Amino acid sequence: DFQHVLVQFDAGVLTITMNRPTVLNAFNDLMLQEMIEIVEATAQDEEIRCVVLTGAGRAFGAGQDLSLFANAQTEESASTAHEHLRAYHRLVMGLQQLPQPVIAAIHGVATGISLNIALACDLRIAADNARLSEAFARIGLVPDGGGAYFLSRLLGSAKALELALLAEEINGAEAERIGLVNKCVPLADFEEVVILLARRLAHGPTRTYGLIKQLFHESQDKDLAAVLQLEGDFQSRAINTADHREGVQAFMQKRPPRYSGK
Ligand code: T3D
Repeated sequence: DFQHVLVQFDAGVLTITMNRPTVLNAFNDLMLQEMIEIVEATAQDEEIRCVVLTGAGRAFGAGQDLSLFANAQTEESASTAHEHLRAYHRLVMGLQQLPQPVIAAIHGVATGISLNIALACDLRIAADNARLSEAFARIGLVPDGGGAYFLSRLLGSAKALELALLAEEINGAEAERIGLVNKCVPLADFEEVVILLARRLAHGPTRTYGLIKQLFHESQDKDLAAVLQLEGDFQSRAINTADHREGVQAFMQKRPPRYSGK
């Protein structure tokens, strides 16, 4: 049982809910540790075939809990910041490298490190009340948790730098327009859209999804020849999955596939 995170498992979908609603799910140390523990356990759990990350109450997350920064002495705060960062790095890497598809479900505020954690997920669905911001510069910090990496790749360097420097809030529709989220939907439909997408992914070829994720991540900094080489290695692994065989059989038999995730 966790103090600041709710975990719910249903039909292959693990929903992880950051749960400090009175401070808009701002991260304190315990919530960060609990998130790391859950994500690292999820990586080992083959029953879980899709992950949804969201926030309790009216927000996704308001970043680092600033009361912790406010209480720290200057010297202490530099070393505390390093410790925090190491923990955040573990969470970001853990999320990005999960073998299952991960959806960030973003309603209300998603700012600072909370937004960058959403960027480490594979898909982002925003409600139309979403308020996204790289708020770091507002309090004199650089974007961390992989902000520079994810934003530049998702948006291109010009837009990424604009978000980081101006640190302004953008709404869900604008976030969809610039590619920061995959889709923005009315708040009334938000939960249903997220769960339908999660269930669809949970019924998919999970092992192949993991390979697709890894192939795309590893292709980021390679040239075409290297990517072609890499995709060959990945395709031979995909060809050997039970779900590939099932997919082809289902096609031949003119029926929907029944994927086992293996
Ligand atoms: O360690 C590391 O290296 C990681 C570093 C990470 C840095 C960051 O994450 S930078 C971003 C830090 N976060 C912020 O700067 C956001 C601060 N919050 C706000 O500016 C506003 O709360 C919002 C614009 C997000 C929302 O405004 P609003 O009016 O909708 O809500 P509110 O009334 O301000 O917030 C509700 C409560 O949550 C309020 O508490 P109260 O007054 O009801 O007792 C507020 O203080 C609290 N809260 C919101 N955000 C935080 C927070 N408490 C602590 N830390 C927060 N980040």
